[in-house]
Amino acid sequence: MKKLLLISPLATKSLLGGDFYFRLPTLGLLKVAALTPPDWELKISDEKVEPLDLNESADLVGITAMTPAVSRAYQIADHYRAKGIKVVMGGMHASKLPQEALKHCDSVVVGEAEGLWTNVLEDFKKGELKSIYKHTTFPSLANLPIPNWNIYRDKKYLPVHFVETTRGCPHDCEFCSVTNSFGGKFRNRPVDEVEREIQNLKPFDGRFTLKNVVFFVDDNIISNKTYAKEFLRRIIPYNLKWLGQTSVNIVKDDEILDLCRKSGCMGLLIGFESLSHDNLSRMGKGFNKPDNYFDVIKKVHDYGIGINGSFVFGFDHDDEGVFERTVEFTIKAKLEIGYFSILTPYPGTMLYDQFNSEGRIIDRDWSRYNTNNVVFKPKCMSPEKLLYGYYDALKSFHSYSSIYKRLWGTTAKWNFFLPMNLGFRQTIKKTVKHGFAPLENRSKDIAIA
Ligand code: B12
Ligand code: SF4
Repeated sequence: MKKLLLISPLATKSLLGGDFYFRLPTLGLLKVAALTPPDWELKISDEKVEPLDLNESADLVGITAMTPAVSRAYQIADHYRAKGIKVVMGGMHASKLPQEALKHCDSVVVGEAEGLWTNVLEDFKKGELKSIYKHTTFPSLANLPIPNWNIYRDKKYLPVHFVETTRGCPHDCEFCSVTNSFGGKFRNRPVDEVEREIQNLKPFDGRFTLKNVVFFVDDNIISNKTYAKEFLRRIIPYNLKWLGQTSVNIVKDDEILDLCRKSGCMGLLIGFESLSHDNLSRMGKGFNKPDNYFDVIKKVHDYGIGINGSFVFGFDHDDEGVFERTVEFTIKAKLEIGYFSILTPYPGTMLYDQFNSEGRIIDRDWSRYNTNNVVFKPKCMSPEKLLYGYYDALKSFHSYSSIYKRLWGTTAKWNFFLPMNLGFRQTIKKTVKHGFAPLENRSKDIAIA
């Protein structure tokens, strides 16, 4: 029996890279595992939660990586290839830059593994591995094998199952990798199949009080409203506590909000991105209207659902006041949690092409493309101002007084959001306590033997 070793490398320089609150399962590799025929022995190693055993034997190694983890992925790939073991890469970064990845691996699966992976394994066995495997159209999401969560049972992840119902997004925002990776049409999985997957999830054991938390990784759970309503109705009986991602447009449909509440929605990540109309229309997210943000938030709160508000700093219309304005807004609006990022031009996005052609990219070290660093020249402030303003925003958003003001009287599950806020606060304090030294000075790469 041949042995396949699947690896998820750590993004060593990310603010939350290996931190407790980012110990989230890697669904991509679980999906690749599910596509692997049973005549393969299989192991998944995720550096976020366990040290990588570089002496682990394997006939074939598969590595996934988002951009901030790809430098580490290349180190690991080089290590295994030096031992004469073939390496296949997949995931976001290698799919965007397969020729770059091929300098470190033998083969790249561009895009979704479904419909390609079994060919890769067969070709490997025949000794005929091709350098690139690629779809001509996006694969159907019907009849996907159900991920086997037992593989992750002993890993020290946070107790949350990831489930996917949809791929793709028509909005094609300039900074985002989703449309250019999964296409501009929503592809929904058959509702019956998603329901069966949810039926199969076993509640977690252990000290965590919430044992049946699911994160729907879809970029927008209301992408197709008819589908979303049917799907939400179907999951009501399973008594889940779930989190998901959506757009401000969710408030246009009371029935969906009601179904979210009834089916156990604890919180929604909403991409507000910016308080500036100019930024929003420029990035392709003109449907976000900052004047309505308070109403949007109030309405979601009225349904007892918490909000993780996502904001990005560094757009061309952002001046040095953006940090304070944004934090003030989040406190006033009583957002249960916030996710702040520095604008990052990921390869394959329109933003990357634009900054590249304008000569504004100042850093090409992928490990710093983690949204906690500045890798481009901002228009209305210096890179240093952007970095330190971002840290200031993180610090003041996670101050005790902000946490208190945001969570006091929340209609959402405070016993979920309070520990989350405190956890982030701890990580951020650790990161900024040495006077905002650049992150990479404090993170140590794990040496490859
Ligand atoms: C859930 C999620 C997270 C979670 C969990 C990530 C994890 N552990 O997997 C958390 C919150 C931790 C996270 C963090 C980040 N994320 Co994120 N995340 C997502 C999200 C919403 C879903 C990922 C997912 O599970 N998809 C479903 C699975 C099935 O798809 P997949 O992983 O791509 O895998 C498929 C294929 O790519 C392929 N494949 C993947 N790996 C491999 C390996 C092999 C060998 C093969 C053959 C095939 C293969 O097969 C799979 C099945 O088809 C995506 C958006 C999206 N729609 O994908 C963003 C996304 C992946 N994240 C992104 C980013 C930027 C980040 C962050 C850097 C910053 C941020 N602002 O969040 C951090 C960095 C984390 C870190 N490592 O430091 C970007 C990536 C861009 C890029 N070029 O890398 C995305 C695309 C979002 C976006 N809007 O652009 N993220
Ligand atoms: S940011 Fe959200 S709405 Fe825009 S393309 Fe990405 S997933 Fe779609």
